[in-house]
Amino acid sequence: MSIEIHSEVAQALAHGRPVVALESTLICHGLPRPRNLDLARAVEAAVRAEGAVPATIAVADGRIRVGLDDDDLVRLARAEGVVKCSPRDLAIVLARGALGATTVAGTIRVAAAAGIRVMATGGIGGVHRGGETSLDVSADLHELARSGVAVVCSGAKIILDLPRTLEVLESLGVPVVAFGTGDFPAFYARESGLTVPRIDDVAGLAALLRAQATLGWPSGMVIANPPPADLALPAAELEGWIGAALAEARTQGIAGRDETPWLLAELARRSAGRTVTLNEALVLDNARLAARLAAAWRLPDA
Ligand code: PSU
Ligand code: MN
Repeated sequence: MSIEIHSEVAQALAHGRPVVALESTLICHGLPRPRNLDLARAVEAAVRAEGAVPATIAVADGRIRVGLDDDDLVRLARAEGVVKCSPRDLAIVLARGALGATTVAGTIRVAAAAGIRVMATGGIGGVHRGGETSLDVSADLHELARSGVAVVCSGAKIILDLPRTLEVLESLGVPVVAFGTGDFPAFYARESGLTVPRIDDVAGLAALLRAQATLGWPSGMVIANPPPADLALPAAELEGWIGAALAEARTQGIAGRDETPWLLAELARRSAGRTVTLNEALVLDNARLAARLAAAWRLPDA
């Protein structure tokens, strides 16, 4: 079997204890070294502090690994050339015995296979700006339609075309809700101006997961938690940097799977690191909420 579930994760699943899946692309391609390792560790600790077991997913040594030890986190965070793994890449990286970091799409595909129902990340991928001609639409959206995992995130990345991202999620039949707000969060910004259903407490989120599970349909869902107010950035300020960064990406021919990591690094540079501090804080916050949700959703309705 090429999926190897860590013994701690396997035991938690067998006993019905809460487990939260975590991705590794964020560690390897979304944040600068060496802070990426600090965050990978802090996210796992935050999940544990809420009473759940973290299951960071990655590919190493010819296996898809569900749950990593600290030495694996160190290896991933420090290695050069780790492959960003969407579902299409998993078999290739497995066959090569290379190191691979899973995206949201790759992570939920594997989490679903392992029986994990909740995942936390920063921001999902979506329809890229200009995606109506490039057809660059993140595999995250398609995978959300078929892997029944609830993804707790700060909405979709503001570098994307957010209205079209919500349109595609609707076409694919993926429920999208926001936590404590009716405005779909935009990752680094608290608001996108796009309206989605609002849920105000963890019990409400848990009831939603139960309802979806009762239907027996394949799709997962997006649970969008706005980024922390003290660090979130104004959309108008971000738009200036995004416009300039996108123009530069087009000039340099940056596209495909390199586009998102390149734009995130460029926004970090243009914001003098503010987006990195914010990204770390929002991922931690989402991990805590995911852990509380993983603990709550199996309990009967109050
Ligand atoms: N959240 C973050 N940083 C990231 C990502 C999410 O805070 O780097 C990653 C996730 O792995 C997501 C990917 O699946 O960005 C989207 O990449 P693309 O646009 O190439 O599908
Ligand atoms: Mn893409």
